[in-house]
Amino acid sequence: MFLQCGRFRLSLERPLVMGVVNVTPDSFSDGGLYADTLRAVAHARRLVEEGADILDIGGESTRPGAAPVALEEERRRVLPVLEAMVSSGVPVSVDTRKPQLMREAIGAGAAMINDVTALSGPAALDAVAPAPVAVCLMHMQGDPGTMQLNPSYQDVVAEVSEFLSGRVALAERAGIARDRIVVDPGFGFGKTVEHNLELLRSLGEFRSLGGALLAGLSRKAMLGKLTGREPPERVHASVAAALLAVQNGAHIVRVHDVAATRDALAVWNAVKRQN
Ligand code: HH2
Repeated sequence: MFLQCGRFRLSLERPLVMGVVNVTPDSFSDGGLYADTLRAVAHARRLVEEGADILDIGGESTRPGAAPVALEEERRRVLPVLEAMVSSGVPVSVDTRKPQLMREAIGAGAAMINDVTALSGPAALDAVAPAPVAVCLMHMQGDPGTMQLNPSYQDVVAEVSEFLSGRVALAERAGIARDRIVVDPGFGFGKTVEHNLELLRSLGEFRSLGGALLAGLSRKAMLGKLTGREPPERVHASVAAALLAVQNGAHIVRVHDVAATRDALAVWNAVKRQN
C-alpha cells in the first residue's frame, strides 16, 4: 500500500512519522517556541535530521478555545517555512482549514493538505482535487472554540467512522483517488479521555475506510490527565501512545518528538520483522 503525496510515493509497509512544526504563538504544546520563520525553519530541519518522514506545518492553533487566525496572518506564518522546506527531501504537509491557503500552499510545493475540518470549507475539495497532493480528513465534533465543553456520542467509534466514510466518498467523487487519502479520528477534537481511549482501542476499524490511517496523540490533554504532566513533559506518554496507535493499525503518527518516536518504532519494526 502506498500514499501518493505530491511528487512522493510513500510506502505504508512501515509506520511513518509526521513531525509537527507549529508556526504559532499559542499552540498548546509548543506555542511561541517556533513562531518566527527562522526558528520554525531551524526546528523543521532538526525534525528532518531526526528522521521525520513528513513535516506538518501549521499557522493556526486548533487547541480547545483557540481564536481563529486571519488568512493574511496564517499565510505570513506558513508559506516562508514551506518554501524553505520544499526541497528538504521529505514531503511537506500544510495544516490549514482555509481553501485559499490550501491553493497557495500547493502552488508553493506542499505535498499534503491536512485539514482538521476534513475539507468541509467552501470549495476546499476543489482547491485540492486537481493536484496530486495527499489530503488528511480529520473528524472533529464542533469547532475548536467550543469542542471540549460537552463532547457527546452514542457510539464514538461508529459515529467517527460514519463521518469519515462520508468524507472519503465526497473526496473520491471530487476526483481524489484513494491512494491520496488519509483518515484521522481526531484525538482530542471534541472528545473526552474515555472517547479518546475507545478510539485508540478500536483504531484498526478505521483501516477499512480505505485510506492511510493517521493518529495524532502527541502531548495532548488526555496524556496530561493520565500522567499529571504539562505538555513539554508528556514525551514518554506520547511515545507510548504513538506505539499503541501503530500497534493498533496507524500508518502515520503525528508527533512533536520525532527522535524519541523513531527510536520506539525502530524497536517495534524489529520485533514485527521477526514475526
Ligand atoms: N492535532 C492538532 C493539530 N492538527 N491534525 C491532524 N490531522 N490530527 C491531529 O490530531 C491534529 C492535527 C493539535 O496539535 P498541535 O498542532 O500540536 O496543537 P495546536 O493545534 O495548538 O497548534
